[in-house]
Amino acid sequence: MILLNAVLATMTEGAGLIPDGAVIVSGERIQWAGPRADLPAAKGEQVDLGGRLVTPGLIDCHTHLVHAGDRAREFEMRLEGASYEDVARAGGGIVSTVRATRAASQSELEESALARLDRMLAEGVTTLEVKSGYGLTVADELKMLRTARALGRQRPVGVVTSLLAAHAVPPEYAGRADAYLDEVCIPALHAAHAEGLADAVDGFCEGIAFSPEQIGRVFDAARALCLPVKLHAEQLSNLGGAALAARYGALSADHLEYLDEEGIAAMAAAGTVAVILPAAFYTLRETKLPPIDLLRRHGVPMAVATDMNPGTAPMTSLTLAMNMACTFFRLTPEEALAGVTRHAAAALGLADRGRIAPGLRADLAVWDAAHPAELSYRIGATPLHTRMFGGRLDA
Ligand code: DI6
Ligand code: FE
Repeated sequence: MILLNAVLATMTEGAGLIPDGAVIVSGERIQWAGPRADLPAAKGEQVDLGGRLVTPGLIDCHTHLVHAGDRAREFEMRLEGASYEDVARAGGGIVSTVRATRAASQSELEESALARLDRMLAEGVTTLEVKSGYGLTVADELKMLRTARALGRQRPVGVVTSLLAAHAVPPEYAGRADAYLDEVCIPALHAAHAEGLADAVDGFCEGIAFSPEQIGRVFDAARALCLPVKLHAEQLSNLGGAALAARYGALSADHLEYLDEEGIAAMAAAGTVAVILPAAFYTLRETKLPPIDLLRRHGVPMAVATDMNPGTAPMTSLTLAMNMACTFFRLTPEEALAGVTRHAAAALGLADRGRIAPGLRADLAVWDAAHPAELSYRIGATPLHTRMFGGRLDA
């Protein structure tokens, strides 16, 4: 297939803008991309894109898409003045979603996740990451990961999974976090690995969750199985989680509002991507900004994701996350787009997508837009025209 008459934002370096571009797609891959004037002779169906903008398919590199129930009541409590930690300590928060998720069957989880996934696909997402972390028993964590894998069979989208059994201490282990790690989290990690259900291992390093020492134990178990790690770090306080993650060569450290320069330097040295999650910042009415300028100065790549979850980010819109990253955190629209393409791919350890370049997957988004800044600029309206996943245009 030959795509013609397109404004290409290849995202290979900067925006990599090609005003009158063409793409040759062969099978699942991009065979050639460049200015139409240089188009090599090629046979195939020609598709005129009418001057539309084409970007790499968007990548949402941090979601808790699979879960049951909602947390609207907690939203009300927080508006009445309770903090996120207050709600968690009162037995709400993550643990209330755990109750609902344990009670749900895999097919119920799948059905609710598919509805949310379809909204993401309608905004040009072609790959997303999905975490466990609301099961907190071996069986329920595996149920969540199997659900995530099933999503990738039900829809034209790439699904990358992360085991997040170190998300919260479930009530039956209250005050016994280490026993939880030994009896549930680490066995779940082994079981998920054995079934090929986990592409990476994640954790929540926070006062209301797990200490750096405890996360270190989980990461040691991951490392023994050669599973890459990532971490929810410095979201509500600074426990040195990002530096810990970097010591394990983490793919990413995520949230990072309370990150300091030491953590940033460690991330830069390890090549760990900073995943910023403005929807959680917004929902929690956080006022501490992640240190964007310092991340820039240290050359740490920044990804942007929804953090889609029922507590702190009941939002499926990746383009709204881009808008928030620009408006709250002062990313440039070009940085925001790199954050949901090239850098999001790096945050997932995927070298085969996130840019428009020969040899990469033909995962593309075609927009009713003329300039990449439009994707960050609009609020609540996503100008997607169509998507291509693995060389196939959506019907
Ligand atoms: N940080 C978050 O923002 C999500 N998980 C985490 O570790 C929130 C998850 C939830 O509140 O359900
Ligand atoms: Fe999260």
